[in-house]
This record gives sequence, structure tokens and C-alpha cells, in this order.
Amino acid sequence: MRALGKSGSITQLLKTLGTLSPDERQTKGPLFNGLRERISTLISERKDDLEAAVLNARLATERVDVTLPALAALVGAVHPISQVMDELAEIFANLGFDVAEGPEIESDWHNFTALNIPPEHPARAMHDTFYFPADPAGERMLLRTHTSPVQVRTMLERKPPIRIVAPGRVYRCDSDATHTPMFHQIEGLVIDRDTHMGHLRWCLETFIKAFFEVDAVTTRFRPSFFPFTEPSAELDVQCSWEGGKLTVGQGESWLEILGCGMVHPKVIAACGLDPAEYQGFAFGCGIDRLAMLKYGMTDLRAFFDADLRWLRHYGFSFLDVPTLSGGIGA
Ligand code: 2NM
Repeated sequence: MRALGKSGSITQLLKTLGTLSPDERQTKGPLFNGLRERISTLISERKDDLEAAVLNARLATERVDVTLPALAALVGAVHPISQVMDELAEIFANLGFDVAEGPEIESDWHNFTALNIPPEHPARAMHDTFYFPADPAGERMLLRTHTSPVQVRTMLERKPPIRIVAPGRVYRCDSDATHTPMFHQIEGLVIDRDTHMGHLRWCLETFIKAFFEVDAVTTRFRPSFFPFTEPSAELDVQCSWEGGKLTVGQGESWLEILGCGMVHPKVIAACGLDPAEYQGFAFGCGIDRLAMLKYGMTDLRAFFDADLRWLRHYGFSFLDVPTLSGGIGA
């Protein structure tokens, strides 16, 4: 302003050019103009420097270090079901199981027929199935009612020995205080030449001890029925409700944990394996219920309310997610 403004010194100097003789103008003109150029350049350079300094000062104070952990209390939280799925994957990985996945929209054959539940079989009524409209050939796709079709696909694709767990969403047309139309299951499958129910029981007891973090569990097999296993059993584990608090492992009561059995020879054959050569066990378990038992939640429906207050109460910080084996999903 002081030099280049309307009444600035340089502007004034330039104005005097008009009053000078042509000779003087010839020498002073370039001199004054050079001076104006030089001052103008210096000013704009200084302006750039000052602006850069202001920006750097702001960057220094407003810097976001993206490598710092976010404040878990201010952002989201790990959903208890995700947490439990991670825990289960970890536990079974340590027992030599791979995690297997498959589609949630399944064919009737993978969800039922291959599992020894032919069309019109009364066992289909046990599953309140969500069906899609039939295609021109009359085939209806469905939302899988259990994760067993993942086991079917695995047997069709891989050669034994097979050791997998299949965790995931399953769907049944059922909704009340203890049922949601979508819920989570984990099923396990072991197929080899001489796998038997002793292996099954050891495997399940080891899993329960690891999951509930107890050193000892007493279990019992209760005879049951599933079309895809023979024999079939339900596994109960002793528990205590002393002081209104659930302890799993030992005690005066029994807790129903899961269903299991030896894979039916018809299922082994439907999945392309020779039942005279291969046999094995399978089990299935509700993840939502496991989460409720372990973390003391009372209402199943709250799992799916997406209520941040509930999630902050029960949710997990992503900072204390259990160490997952490198092998999972890899
Ligand atoms: C259960 C109980 C018992 C099961 C069986 C199979 C397959 F595909 F191998 F035949 N998968 N899962 C099974 C067996 C599931 O859920 C309560």
C-alpha cells in the first residue's frame, strides 16, 4: 500500500514521469517501472511466505494422526455377535478347523435334499423356510435355514480329511421373544476314515472349556433326531445359577448347548463320498444364544435393534478383539 497504493511512493514517482523532459523520461521510466516490478515481486513473495506459515501453523495444530486409535467411546463398537464369531473361529482354528463359507441364498437340493430331507419329508416342516418364487422349471431357491449346505458344498469340493466350521447367518420364518427371523449359527464337520463319537465329544468339551474360559466341564449326550445324522444327540453342559449368576461347566443344572451326531451315510453318499470309506461327525449351535450365555444378555431381539446405547453397554472395543490366528480366512 505504502509503495504501490494510489498515493504510494512508487505511484507518486511514476506520476512525475509526465512532468519530466523526454530525455529524463527515457532513463527514469525504466528505472521507476523496474522499481515497481521489484517491490511488487517482493510483496507477493512475502505474502506467499506468510500464507504458507499460517497454513503450516494450522496443519501443526489440527493434524490428525490416522495411526492413532480412535476413541472407542465416541465411535462404533464391535457387535457381540461379531466378537463371538471371532472367538469361535479362533478356538476351532486351534483345533485344526478351517472356516468355510457359502451362499445365503441356496438351492433346495443343498439345503434339504442332500441332507437326507427329500421333498415332502415331514422334517421340512421343522424349518420355517423363506422361499423365493419358483423359476419356469418349478425350482425354488430359498434363504438357507442352517449352515449345513456349506458342509455339503465342502464335501463335494474337497477330499477328506475334512475339518471345517461354517459360521454365518441363517433364516427361519419365526419371530417372537426367543426367535428372530435371521440368526447366526456355527456348524462343524469332521470327515475322515475312522472319526467317531469319542472324537466328537472331546472336541465339543474342549470348545466349551475354551469358550466359557473354564478348566473343567461335565457334559451329557441326550439322544435326539436329525435327518442328517445317525445317531443324533444333544449336548448338555452342567451349569450353576447360584446367586442369579450363570456359571458354565459344573453345577446343579444342565444347559442345552448344541445338536450333533455322526453324519448320515446317505448324506456322505449324496456329497460324492463313499460311506464305506469315510465317516465323521457334525454339530450345530446357535451363536446368538452362545453370546447371550457368555456375556449375560437377556433379550435376543436387542441384538438387531441397532441401538447404540445397548451396543456401548455390551459392545466390544476393537482394541480388545481376541488375537485371531493368521490362518483364518487366509
Ligand atoms: C446340527 C446337528 C447335527 C449337521 C450335519 C451336517 C452335515 F452337512 F454334515 F450333514 N452339517 N451340520 C448337523 C448335525 C447340524 O445342528 C443342530
